[in-house]
Amino acid sequence: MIKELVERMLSGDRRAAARLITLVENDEEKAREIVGLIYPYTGKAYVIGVTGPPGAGKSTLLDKLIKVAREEGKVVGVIAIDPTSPFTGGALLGDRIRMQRHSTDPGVFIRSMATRGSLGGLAKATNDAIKVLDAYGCDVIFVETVGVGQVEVDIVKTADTVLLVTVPGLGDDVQAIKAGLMEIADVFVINKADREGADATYFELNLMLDLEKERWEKRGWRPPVVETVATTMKGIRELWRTVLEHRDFLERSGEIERKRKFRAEEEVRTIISGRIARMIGERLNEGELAELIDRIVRREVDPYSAADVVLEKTLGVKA
Ligand SMILES: Nc1nc2c(ncn2[C@@H]2O[C@H](COP(=O)(O)OP(=O)(O)O)[C@@H](O)[C@H]2O)c(=O)[nH]1
Ligand SMILES: [Mg+2]
Repeated sequence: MIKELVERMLSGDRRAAARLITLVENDEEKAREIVGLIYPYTGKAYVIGVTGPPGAGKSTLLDKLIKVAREEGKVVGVIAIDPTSPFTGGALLGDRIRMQRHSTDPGVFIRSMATRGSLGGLAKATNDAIKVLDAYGCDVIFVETVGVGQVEVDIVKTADTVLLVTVPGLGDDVQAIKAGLMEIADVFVINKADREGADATYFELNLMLDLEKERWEKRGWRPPVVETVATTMKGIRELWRTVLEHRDFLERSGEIERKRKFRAEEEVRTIISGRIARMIGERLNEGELAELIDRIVRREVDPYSAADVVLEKTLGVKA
């Protein structure tokens, strides 16, 4: 049944592709089988991560970038990740609406994924969904995440090019950017440049980048800062050009190889730790664990020694 679905997807059947994404998202065993079958057909798509605070205009921006990529004849995939927190509730619906006009275009495949509380599984599901879209024939795949949680950052940083979307009047955002998003951004986007303070933000971001000069010089790429108004198309073509320039840089410098190795390594490590955790879970005797935890609380055993006991009992490994 899966083999048939994969064949249909490879011959361009959209519904088969959608079905396969649902399967890799929800069923570990089937994901394994699917990835095994499609892997030889992957590796052609260019992956662009789009991250930034909720409401910055990421989906609106994507709607316009899809348009430009379509004009160039590219087949486009979009994976919009919705963290189901009260903070950003409803973002998923918003993403759909924002990109709706492309929903009848056979060259555009838009998919939303909810976190459903399992953030660890999300990175794996996203990676597998990217593979399905890649094998399906997408030339470009956009992955939209809200750049607030570590997992979302982890997801987006495996992309070939990472766009960090921010808005004028940074304030707290500057702190967030400094706190970890800075390193992963290949291009900074100041969206809503129609609002007051865009120039000040442009100046502020460039100043911040200048202070990090050593890092860029080593890398050979200083992230450009691009101003856009996603609602009117202003700056969108320039942004797309900048993305293509970054891709050229990655290819010329051989950096693309390094990125893809990094992605493969992260992926295999995630699979290994997930599998080990599951094995331990399956073999663990709940009663014994409860007893061990009581002993930790009574100070009869320390947490490290307790972990040693569990590892030895479940996996037979000695510390
Ligand atoms: N003024 C202005 N509003 C924008 C711009 N881009 C997006 N918006 C609006 O900002 C809101 C949030 O946009 P959305 O794309 O859903 O943001 P996301 O949460 O980052 O995906 C929507 O009401 C958009 O119409 C822009 O460049 N200028
Ligand atoms: Mg959005």
